[in-house]
Amino acid sequence: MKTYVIGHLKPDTDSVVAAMALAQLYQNVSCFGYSNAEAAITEKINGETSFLMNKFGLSAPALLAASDLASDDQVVLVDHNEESQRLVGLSPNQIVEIVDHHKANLNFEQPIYLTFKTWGSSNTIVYSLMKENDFVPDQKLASLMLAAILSDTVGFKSVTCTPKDKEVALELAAIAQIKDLEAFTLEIFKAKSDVSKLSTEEIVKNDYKIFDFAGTKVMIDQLETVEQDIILSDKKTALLEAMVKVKTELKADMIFVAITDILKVNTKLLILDEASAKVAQKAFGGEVIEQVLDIGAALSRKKEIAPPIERALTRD
Ligand SMILES: [Mn+2]
Repeated sequence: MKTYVIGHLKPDTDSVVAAMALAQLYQNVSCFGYSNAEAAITEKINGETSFLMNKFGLSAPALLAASDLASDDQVVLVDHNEESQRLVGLSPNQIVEIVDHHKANLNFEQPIYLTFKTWGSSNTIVYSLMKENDFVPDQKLASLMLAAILSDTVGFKSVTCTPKDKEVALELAAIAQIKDLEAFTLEIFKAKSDVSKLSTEEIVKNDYKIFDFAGTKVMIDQLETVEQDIILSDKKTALLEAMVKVKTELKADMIFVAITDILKVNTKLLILDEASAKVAQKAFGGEVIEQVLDIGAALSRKKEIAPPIERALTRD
C-alpha cells in the first residue's frame, strides 16, 4: 500500500513542490501514519517548474495515472480539492487527506483529514506542518518551497498574500541561503513568462482551471507575464482562434484567457463571444473593446477573477 501525494491537473510550481515537501514530511515523521508516501504529478510540469528543478538540481516527481493506483493505495490531495481539478479517474474513496488554500467544494461519503488555510501558498501550509513536527527541509527543498511561495503570491504582490507567507518565505530563504529575494523573484517571473516554446493552443491550456458555476463549466486560463503588451499585439488573433478549439475540446461552456502583467499589476481578459462579453462586463464593469476587457489590478484568479465571474453567472 502506497500513499500518493498529488497536486492538481495542469500543475504549477506550488502544487508540484507542495506535494514533494509533504511527501518528505510524511516519510520522516511517523505520526502522520502514511507508509511509503510518494509525491506524484498528474500532468507534465510547466516551464517555470522545470526551470526551478534544473536550477536546484532536483527532478520532478513521476507522472501518475489513476490506472497506476492499486485498490488499497491512498491519496493525499494538495493545492486543490474540487473534483474538476483532480487526477482524472481518481476514486473519491481513495482520498484520505486534503491540504489546500482554495475554496472548498467537497462532498465525501466518509470523514477525511482536512487542512485548509487562507494563506497565499500551499507551501506556506506545508512548512508550518513541518515546523509543528520539528522537521527542517534541506537547502534544495527549501529553495523550491520559497520559489513556490514567491510564484503563487506573485512576489508578495497578490491579494492572496498574507503576513504568514512572508514570515515563512523569510525562514525558507535563510535555510536556502538565498539573500536577494527580489532578484530571485524576477528570475522566477522571467521563467514564468517564457512562452516562446509554446503554441497558442498550449498557452490557452498552460495554466487553466475549470470551474463549475451552478452547472456552467467555465474555463479560466491565466498567463502571467512581464510582456502583456507584446502578447496582445502579436498573439491576440491566434489566441482567440485557439480559444475556440480548446473550448470545444475541453467541453467548456465559456472560456476566458487572463493575460496578467505581474510587473505592471494589471489583467486583461480575452473575450471570445457576446455571451462571455456580457458576463465579463457584468462581473468587472467597463467595456469590452476589440475582444479585450481591462479588469485593472486583479492578479488572483482565485480571489479576484473567478468569484466575480461566478457572481455574474449566478445572480441576477
Ligand atoms: Mn497554490
